Amino acid sequence: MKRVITYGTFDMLHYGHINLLKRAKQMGDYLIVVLSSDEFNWEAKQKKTYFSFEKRKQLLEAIRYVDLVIPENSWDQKISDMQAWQVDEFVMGDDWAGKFDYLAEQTGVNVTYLARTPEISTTQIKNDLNRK
Ligand code: C2G
Repeated sequence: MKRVITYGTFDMLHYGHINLLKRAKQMGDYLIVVLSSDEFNWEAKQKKTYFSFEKRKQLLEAIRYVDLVIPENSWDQKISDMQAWQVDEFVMGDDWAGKFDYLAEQTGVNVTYLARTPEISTTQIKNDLNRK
């Protein structure tokens, strides 16, 4: 079974996230989403999410492409995640291009950056709503 993994905040879930998850799942048989905890989002990414971790997890678990959702608590957990979950494919949007190549060198996983879906982001949604 080919295991795929991806990481993210996935706040205010939108079609850009779905496009990413769909393509990630197409690269294997089992998709693990490592979901940023509320604390990690604030401490590491200065992101205050609209939905809590539990709500974001519930939304992701309802998506047909997603097989498992686990928490992301640190930038440094990726290597151990690759090993613990016997990952074959690491997939991220290309806004992260190059940032995780070390995973291929250190764990042998295949690293792929997929094109982001244009014109949609959580920030864009918030800005558009504020303008209305
Ligand atoms: N994404 C996308 N197209 C968009 C918006 C997002 O393909 N229009 C992708 C991102 O490239 C990322 C995933 O959807 O691969 C989740 O996006 P975010 O929730 O913004 O994730 P981020 O905050 O970048 O967290 O350790 C890695 C981090 O946790 C990634």
